[in-house]
Amino acid sequence: MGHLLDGRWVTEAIDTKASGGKFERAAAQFRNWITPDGAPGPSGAGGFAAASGRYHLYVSYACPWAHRTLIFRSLKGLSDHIAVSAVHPDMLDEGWSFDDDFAGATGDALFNSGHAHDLYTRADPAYSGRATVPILWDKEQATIVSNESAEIIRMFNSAFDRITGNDLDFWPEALREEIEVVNTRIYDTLNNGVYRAGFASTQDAYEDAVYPLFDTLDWLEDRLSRNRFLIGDTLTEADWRLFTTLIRFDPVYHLHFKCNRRRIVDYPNLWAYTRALYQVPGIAETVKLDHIVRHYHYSHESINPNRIVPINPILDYDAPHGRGTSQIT
Ligand SMILES: N[C@@H](CCC(=O)N[C@@H](CS)C(=O)NCC(=O)O)C(=O)O
Repeated sequence: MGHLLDGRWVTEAIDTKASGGKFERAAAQFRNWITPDGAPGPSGAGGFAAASGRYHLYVSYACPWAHRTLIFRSLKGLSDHIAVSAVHPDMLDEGWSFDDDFAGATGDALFNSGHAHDLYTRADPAYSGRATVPILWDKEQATIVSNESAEIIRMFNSAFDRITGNDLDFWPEALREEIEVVNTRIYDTLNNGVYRAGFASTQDAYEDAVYPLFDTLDWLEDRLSRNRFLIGDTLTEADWRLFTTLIRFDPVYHLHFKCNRRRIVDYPNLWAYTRALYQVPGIAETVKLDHIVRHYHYSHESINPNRIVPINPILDYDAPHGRGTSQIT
């Protein structure tokens, strides 16, 4: 893994020494918003009006943050309006590559770039920082609109509604405060908590991540024994943000990131809820377990130096879930 420094690629492993063994995730730097009419959003510049075919989404099928954006693209009927390029699951010395010798890896459909970092320097020749996915690219201004998944899913939730006629709302005004509270706990202890456990380089940093992580899973199991979704009966972005971590948990985080106190299949409600979300129309196609399992085990040399990719646990995501029929078919 590496990063860009003034537009040049520098190879280096994640350094957790300065932070006492703790893994700290850097904030995304491109924070513009697509809006229905191109008015500025909550951050960044204006000029990014919703339009069919104008924007391109770069993802990794392995990445839980990019996965959120694929889910919203699918649920919000954006597949015909926003095309996708997917990187190769192996993230090696030059970061994400556009090699296409793995089923589902597409290459870069716009520029035929070699690596994701080429897109960052195309947008900003002096960029310094990580070259992460997802990347939402604007073909008109030839730049990155956003590389922050939490914001891309909110754009997808509403900015294109007039174009698609799809007005499903996963961030309803009346529930926003509650969604924020749930999102914050899930992000800190679970979405990012698994990385904090896995990339910790001291016993203390590992334990500081892993105990709160399982406290949160217990809290969720209880919540989901009483509620169909995280926020009562309404399927919201909070559920989808949780889902991308749950689906990776047993095949990857349990073993590779040492989050091994329990598996998701050991929690009856969480496991049924994971299957219920998986079975929502349009979701299964966004889940590529071969990319997920390959990526983590093959890419993180510091954790798995021999790059042995484990065989998968046997899990049936299509088994009946008993949590009611999908509300959004
Ligand atoms: N804040 C970003 C985080 C994205 C992120 O960290 N993506 C990872 C893949 S799971 C990545 O591209 N890492 C490459 C790197 O850090 O060099 C988001 O949610 O969009």
